[in-house]
Amino acid sequence: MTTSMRPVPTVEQRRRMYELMTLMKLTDDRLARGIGSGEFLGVYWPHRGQEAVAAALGVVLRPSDQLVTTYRGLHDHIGKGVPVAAILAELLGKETAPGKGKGGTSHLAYPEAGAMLSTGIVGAGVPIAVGLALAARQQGLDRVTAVSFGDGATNTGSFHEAVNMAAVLDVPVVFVCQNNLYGEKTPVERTMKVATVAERSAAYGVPGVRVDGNDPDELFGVLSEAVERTRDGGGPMLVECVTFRFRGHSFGDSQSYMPKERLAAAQERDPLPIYRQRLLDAGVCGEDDLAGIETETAAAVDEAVKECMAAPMPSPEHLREHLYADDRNMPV
Ligand SMILES: Cc1ncc(C[n+]2csc(CCOP(=O)(O)OP(=O)(O)O)c2C)c(N)n1
Ligand SMILES: [Mg+2]
Repeated sequence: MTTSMRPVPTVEQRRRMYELMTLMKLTDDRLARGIGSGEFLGVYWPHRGQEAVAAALGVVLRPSDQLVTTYRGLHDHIGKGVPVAAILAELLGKETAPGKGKGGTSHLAYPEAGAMLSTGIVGAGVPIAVGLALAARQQGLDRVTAVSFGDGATNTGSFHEAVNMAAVLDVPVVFVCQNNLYGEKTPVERTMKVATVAERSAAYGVPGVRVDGNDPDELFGVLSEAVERTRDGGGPMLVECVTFRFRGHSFGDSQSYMPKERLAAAQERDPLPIYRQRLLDAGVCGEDDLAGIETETAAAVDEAVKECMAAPMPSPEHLREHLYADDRNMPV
């Protein structure tokens, strides 16, 4: 299919992508500030720089579609419609969190919005998403499952097994690689001999596409095409979104392994200011509208933080609850 046939986002969808990216960025900034100052006690794997992928995916997927992501998937959750307060509550271990504060950011699930889980085990979400997609097909649902993971995950056995199985079983799953060019401290060129992640899918008879992961409009087109093709029975697809991680692997990492010029060049391509300017230049949104989005989003993040800080911590009697599907069979 040629690029010209790809779906183009409407004015409302473009505005929504900017709004989501702003919410993702401001949440990330607030977490960095809170953890840095000691206000928040929690672990966090920042997504700053990767907002465009999650915003486009969030706009492309239907509420009834499902998403699996990783420890770095807070932006993916926001895109899928998980309230920021629920995410923060899980990160801060509060009783009001969807997992009662027992999961942390690595294990966030919010099925009401189709956010099925995140996992801290690199590559582990990929076969789980294939299982969810298989279940949806067996139930006759018109649902697509998307799974988001990093470049490093494509070096794991579970990725290769899962893509092969999805191809053979022909299940409705879209593999979304957020290639941020680093796996922890190691640049991607030291962990892969192939030039792109996209070409790996050819080994399994699955189409693979590489796209600029900082361009929301481009991402919208490619992801829409992949998701709707899959929904229409076209089988699984792999989309490699090339982007960059502006902060350390986890909060507090000094990024000493990342050449300063490489980081600075990536920051020049920060998807937020570039998209903001594009929307202005194209007359999609006016300055007042965009400034309004930014003010309202900042207020929403403040509100979510306030709500979370006031929420109770779990009490000790809840310690052994929700650990097993059937608590009566608890081994201890
Ligand atoms: C199976 C497994 N191996 C190693 C780790 C340690 N680890 C945590 S994150 C990470 C890097 C993963 O890189 P990538 O898949 O590119 O995702 P990113 O963190 O860049 O989003 C590693 C090696 C792990 N959690 N799980
Ligand atoms: Mg990576």
